[in-house]
Amino acid sequence: MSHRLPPLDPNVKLDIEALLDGLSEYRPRRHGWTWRKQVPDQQMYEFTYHETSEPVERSIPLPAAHYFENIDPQPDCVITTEIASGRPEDDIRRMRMAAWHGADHIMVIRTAGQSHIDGLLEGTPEGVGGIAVTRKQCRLSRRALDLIEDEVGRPINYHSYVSGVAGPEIAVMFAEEGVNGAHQDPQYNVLYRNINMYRSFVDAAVAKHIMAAADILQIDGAHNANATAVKAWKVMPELLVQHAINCAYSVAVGMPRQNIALSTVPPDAAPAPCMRMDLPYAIALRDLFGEYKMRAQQNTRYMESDGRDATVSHVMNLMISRLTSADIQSTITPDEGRNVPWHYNNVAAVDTAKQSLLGMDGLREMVKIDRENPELKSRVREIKERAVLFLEAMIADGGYFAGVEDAYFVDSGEYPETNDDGIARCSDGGVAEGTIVSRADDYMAPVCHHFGENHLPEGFRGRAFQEAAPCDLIGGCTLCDDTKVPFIGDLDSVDNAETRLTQTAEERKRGLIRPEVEWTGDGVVVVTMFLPAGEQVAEAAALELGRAMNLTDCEVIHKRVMHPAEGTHLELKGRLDVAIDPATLVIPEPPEVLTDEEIREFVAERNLRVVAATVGSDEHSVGMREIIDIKHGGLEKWSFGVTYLGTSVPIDKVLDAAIEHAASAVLISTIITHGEIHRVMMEKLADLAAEKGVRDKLLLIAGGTQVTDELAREWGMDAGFGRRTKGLDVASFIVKAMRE
Ligand code: Z98
Repeated sequence: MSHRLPPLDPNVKLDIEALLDGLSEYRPRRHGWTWRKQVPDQQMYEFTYHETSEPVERSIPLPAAHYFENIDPQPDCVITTEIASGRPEDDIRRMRMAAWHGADHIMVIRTAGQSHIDGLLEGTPEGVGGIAVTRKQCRLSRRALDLIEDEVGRPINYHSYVSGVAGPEIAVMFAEEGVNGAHQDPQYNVLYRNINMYRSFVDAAVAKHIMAAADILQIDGAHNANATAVKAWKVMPELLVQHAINCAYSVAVGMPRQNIALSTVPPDAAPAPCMRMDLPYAIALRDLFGEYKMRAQQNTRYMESDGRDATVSHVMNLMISRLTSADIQSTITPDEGRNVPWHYNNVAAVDTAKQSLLGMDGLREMVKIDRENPELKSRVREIKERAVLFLEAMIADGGYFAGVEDAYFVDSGEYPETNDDGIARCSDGGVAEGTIVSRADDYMAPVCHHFGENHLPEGFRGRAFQEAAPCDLIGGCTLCDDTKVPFIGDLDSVDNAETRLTQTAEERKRGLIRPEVEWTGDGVVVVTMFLPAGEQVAEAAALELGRAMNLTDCEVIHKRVMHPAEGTHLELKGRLDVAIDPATLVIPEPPEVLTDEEIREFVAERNLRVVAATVGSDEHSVGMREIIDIKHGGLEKWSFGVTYLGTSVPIDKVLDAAIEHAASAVLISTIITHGEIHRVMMEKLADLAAEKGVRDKLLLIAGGTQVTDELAREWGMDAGFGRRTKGLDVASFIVKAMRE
């Protein structure tokens, strides 16, 4: 039994050392995929949702949620985030943040080209652009996710990839370690990794069989054709063919249809008229593959480093999901264009998905797709016809393998047009060519979930046949008996999570704060700036400014011309070697403010009124107006009656007006003060109010740049408000003071 870790405390960071400790004993508590539980007509706040799922217990709601009692409805579909720090110990921190924002499908990107590695790695080495998938890394992630899913109150699916010639071994390891979802598509190996085509399909059969046994959800690889294509909109027919091949092959191997998900991407992006291109495609796809799950991916083919641009594409893609369907909604960050997905951009993309899906809740009930629209109708049919023609021609030409040799796939022409520039692979070439060995007549592997003819003795074909399990012959296999699962720690004594953690241990213990983007304490900051210069000059200037800010390793990661001569907007990344000790910080107590309802109710019941003016010879009224005007969230917002007397008003006039209007509070303000005029004015107001016998009836409040609460009270006021004061601070004070 693995020793159990205490539940997470939302106010305490993940204890990564504790998660690594005793990992050899940890066993996953659940296998297989989990969907969200949909709740039709869910009531939240004053709203009824048509497309949401069970709520979570802890989360960070969308920014505007505080106007709606902080509700955080969860859309009906699973939401994915792709995490790629390259270090397992940092990935799990990202997972926690993403889960709090609504992700329940965590894909950890593999280290660049892991499918070229032909065996299972052990330990926790650092990856490049992603992580080295190992048993220890998977186990650490799954163990952390157990705690994280308990913290948020919703199951989280952990996802990885089954590809390369180590695919079957990886599939077994995933089954053993409770990995819940995986990409598996032999066409990916063939086309993009040049692994021998026969070997890829044999491996895929073995891997898919294991995945089916472990109830692992499968995502295919068709989106890669879209991402690789010269013109993404030309490969639509082929995408359907790729989906069809992987679906049919998976079903033939024994994978249940409900565990097969199509990785579908709206292929285009504006300035193309992408809705008119992508919606017919999405419809054709769902017409043909309605019995499978849809994993709606975001377009990455045309994504650059611009966050705004990526977000708009994402939202348009999400609209297609809402108008058609999505069982899983993926999110990608603009960092895909920079190849470094950073945690806060992961979170931003999850928020974009949640916000858009909620905002478009029930859209398809009101906005019906016009299937009779001639353009749509003919385009949907055309895409399907082109796909069918593709398949028929490929079969006539000798089938899939012959088709790949003939460069059928990822051609820049829209089938049947072809430019003869597709990806061609030789059937007698590629990685691991010639490694398929036919099984001897007496071949037997006494393990469960074995693919193919296994020559098992009578009575050992498996429990499904009311017989003994094959592994009973050898006293159990790892898929039936958890205790048999092997665990090897790190093979590299330097490049591992524990060693890296010791490097930051001291700082973490002291709670020192460094900025970070990729890894704990990496010191990376991103500075956004506008420079009044053209693109090239601005970039060089930005790098120089970075150095002036004491940043090292400066790099411009995004730039966008505002005007060729007037200026350029840039994002500069750099490293800042400063650690802050929180013990040295002077942190002011945040002002205690009341809720809008509390203030409104109190003010309405008493019909409260205030009198306001700038005093002395001060003509600066902007600050005071910000405090009283409804437009900027001033006192009028809560229905205070406000008598504004203007600027440079003598103190006695202010008091006379307060008496005349039966005001509850007097607000005076001084911005520019010479010879301590602000102090003089406050004292005068307090003295005169006492003289006129109204001091007890009036709250006297002073504001201005030189004013502090402490000074104002010293000089006879009930409160003072300095810089950065908001109407809410003043309103809360008046209500609280009057209650007392
Ligand atoms: C996504 N952004 O799906 P390497 N198999 C398939 C894949 O698509 C991938 C791999 C394996 C994408 C994620 N996809 C990238 C079908 C990768 C990974 O060769 O080890 O990188 O295989 O959201």
